[in-house]
Amino acid sequence: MAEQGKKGAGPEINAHSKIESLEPHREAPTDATLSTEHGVRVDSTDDSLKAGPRGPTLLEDFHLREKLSHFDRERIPERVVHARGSAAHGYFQVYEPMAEYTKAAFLQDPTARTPVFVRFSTASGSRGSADTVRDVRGFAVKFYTEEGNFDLVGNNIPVFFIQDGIKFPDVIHALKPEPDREIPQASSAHDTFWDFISLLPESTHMAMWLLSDRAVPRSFRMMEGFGVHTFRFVNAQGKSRFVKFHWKPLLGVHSLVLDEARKLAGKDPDFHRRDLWDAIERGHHPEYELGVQIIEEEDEFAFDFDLLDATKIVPEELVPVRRVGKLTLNRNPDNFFAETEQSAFHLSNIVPGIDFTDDPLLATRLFSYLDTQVYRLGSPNFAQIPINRPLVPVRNQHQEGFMQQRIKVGRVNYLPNSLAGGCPMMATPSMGAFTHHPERVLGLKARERSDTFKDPITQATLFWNSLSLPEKKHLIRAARFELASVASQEVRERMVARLGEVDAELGRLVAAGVGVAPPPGKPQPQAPGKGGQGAGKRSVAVSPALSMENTVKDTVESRLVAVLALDGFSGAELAAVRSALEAAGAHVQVVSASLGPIAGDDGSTVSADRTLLTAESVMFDAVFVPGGRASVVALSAMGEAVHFVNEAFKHCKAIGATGDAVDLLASTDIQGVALADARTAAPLLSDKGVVTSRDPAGLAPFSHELLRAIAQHRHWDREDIAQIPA
Ligand code: HDE
Repeated sequence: MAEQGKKGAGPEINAHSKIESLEPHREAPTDATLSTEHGVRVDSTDDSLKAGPRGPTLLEDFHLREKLSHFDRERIPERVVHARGSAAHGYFQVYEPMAEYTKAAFLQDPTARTPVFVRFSTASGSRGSADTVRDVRGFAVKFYTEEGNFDLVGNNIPVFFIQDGIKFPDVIHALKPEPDREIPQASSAHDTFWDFISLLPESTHMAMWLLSDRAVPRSFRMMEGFGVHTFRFVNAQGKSRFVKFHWKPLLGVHSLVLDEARKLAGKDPDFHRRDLWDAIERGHHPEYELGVQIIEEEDEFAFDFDLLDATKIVPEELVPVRRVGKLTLNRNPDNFFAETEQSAFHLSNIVPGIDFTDDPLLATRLFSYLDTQVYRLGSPNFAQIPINRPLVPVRNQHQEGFMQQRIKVGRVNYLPNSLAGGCPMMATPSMGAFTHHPERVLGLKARERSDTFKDPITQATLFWNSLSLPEKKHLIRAARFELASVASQEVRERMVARLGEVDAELGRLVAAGVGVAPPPGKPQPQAPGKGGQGAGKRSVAVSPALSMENTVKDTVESRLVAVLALDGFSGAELAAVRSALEAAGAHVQVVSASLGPIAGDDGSTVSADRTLLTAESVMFDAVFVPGGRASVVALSAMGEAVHFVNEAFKHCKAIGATGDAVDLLASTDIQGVALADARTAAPLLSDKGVVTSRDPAGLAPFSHELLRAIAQHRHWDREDIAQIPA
């Protein structure tokens, strides 16, 4: 199997120019004259046509009327869920042919690049809501393959709230703002959501993920993606196997902390959108490996859960994730509305070699996405919108409809026909026709749930047991936050009781924060796969792959580092550390009292990128303060600067200080609670992610240590230090 974590495989292509030649509709307003929609040139768009300079305005003004009436219709309905999103173009490249498992053409040729469009989203908020709220994130990928479009419409959480799509409107109604008061926006922390969840045991596993750090990602670039359902791979011989799809970010999986996420929601509601856009503009192209878990059909019943149950994962320790290719996002959209907003993902967009299973959640999605696109985009011709168009020819007998873009020639629009020579012809499998996997089905019609779907707790407990101690603490805090926002005592009690079933201590600890009695907890000992399906089946008690603690922590690429500096900063220290950070791929921004040049103590100048008014520590991954007495003395007297460092400390971020700046830490709350000896003359100190050096000759080891601290992402061992007020 291919080497994991491959970076930049293959020759660079100019994706933009390639796409442009494929997309003549992509227009840039260069060298053009303003015109009406009908091509008539316009001489003024500042004054309406009037009878005399003081009016009245004349109805005859076709330019005015066209301009306003188009404006009046600019909005279309936002997505009913996943309304808030951001997207990027890129390409997918397989590492080696997958012919043994699937005949899908885009999974065969390692030299071929399949164009993709990827939209990330939150699920609950409206289009203008904040990015960093606690929520599942959408991870929707449209592959423009040579066999037609394949849409892998996944999330960053591998399971879902419900097992049967008939409950989808209910869970979304409960999650969305309450219908009488339209409160709260983009937040699960309210009565109706937890009322519903507490009454629906099957949601327990997903609720655990939602309460975990996975629901507050640091970046779209640092989260996993999951296809959630079990799909099929089918090879050219017609052999089918089950497959679970994963996306593994090469930067690792990292989160924000709750306080930070909440502050960001106000201070930079576009935090994730900006992060994605800026990273791509800076050339830090987000990369994710496509992982597959392949399961033989004979093993359909080998596990202590049902493969068709979307509230279950297949633990990676039971079926390893094979990394089979890489997705690279290298181009921002040119137009948010035309591309991101009008993109229409649809699970039924599938290509030969991939097929569906009988997962009842999947079945309902196959209906819903097409239905919603027709409503939202206003016409069955939505597939003709440029961003949705496949790159391969489309031939069918569909006719007319709003905004039909095709001019079909001839009088034959039916099949069979002889007048058009029987065209368009049917394709055979060897010509690339999609043929449905001939699955045998037999059953009595009934509104029923399989008994194999009736174990809501075991995997929720598996998730809990697999978390590191800091992750467990975060989850407890999140549960306390969510449930303390619920007014109904009854709902809180019911939900805490459920958490107690997942783990007695979890229930007890959450109860202590939300004013309810500790729940009895789950019956002990608990055999895996209770519900009668576990005996002799494959299961694990702990899955290390579920913990973010075990993620990639060896890179600072694209991390944002704030440098706090005022006039008089140490030119030598800033220059040396900055160049070490940038050489390692971090992005440095100098934050000062005002924009413009600031003077170093050695005659050098740097330009401030941000001010202490516009930049806050929550917007950065780390902070470095260079020495220089005048700069440090002035920073120590500035509340914003001291707060910046305190807050970065509170959020467990790497902090570096050199020379005189070590004294700045004495002005913060850090001194005394950690780093009691930070002001010693020791040349280099590194404690809980705070790296200090007084040694002017030791900037290289200092930078090395700071980079290591940033790559750790967060230093959770600081969290118990309660004295930091920020
Ligand atoms: Fe969706 N979902 N969903 N969903 N979903 C939509 O389609 C739906 C589910 C997901 O960036 C809608 O175009 C039903 C699971 C993403 O444009 C709608 C059910 C997963 C996106 C819809 C589910 C998802 C959507 C709303 C239960 C993870 C955004 C607008 C059976 C695997 C795609 C739209 C984008 C969007 C229906 C459950 C992910 C209404 C009925 C499970 C990432 O069609």
